[in-house]
Amino acid sequence: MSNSSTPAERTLILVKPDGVRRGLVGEVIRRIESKGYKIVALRMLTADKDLLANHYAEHQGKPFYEPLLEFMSSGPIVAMIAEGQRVIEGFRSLAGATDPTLASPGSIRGDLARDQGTKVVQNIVHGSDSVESAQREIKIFFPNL
Ligand code: DAT
Ligand code: MG
Repeated sequence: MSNSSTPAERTLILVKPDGVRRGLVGEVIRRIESKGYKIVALRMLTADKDLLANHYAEHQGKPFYEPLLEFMSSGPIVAMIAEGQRVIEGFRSLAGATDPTLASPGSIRGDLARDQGTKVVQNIVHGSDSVESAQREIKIFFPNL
């Protein structure tokens, strides 16, 4: 079976408010494109809490949930859909571990983020963690696609 028979996937990527504030949108896009994934949709928005509660429904009730919504609505974010074979796990690998102190150097979080002493971890990017999450999250940020 040739490689081209593997179907391309799509994932939802966010540059979070810390990444936008620090001028890292271009750096994040550069890493996604350099890896070879294709950005097929992109928009900047300031997310409201209703949208974020939907996006982060799995974390409701956790101690960092309210700070997470507060942080994620604190300024503009950039939402993207990236496409390519295994892009969901590929972007998670580019992003690095959730905790930026432990994220490997070479990854977005490992190179560009650190512990800021805040209640919620600020780690520059979000990437969907499964095909089901990607489909669900893409609908939230790109309802017309
Ligand atoms: P990821 O973004 O790596 O998929 P997640 O879905 O578990 O991580 O959590 C969503 C975000 O919430 C994460 O990017 C940063 C924050 N977060 C996760 N776990 C946390 C914790 N234990 N304390 C503080 N913030 C946390
Ligand atoms: Mg997650």
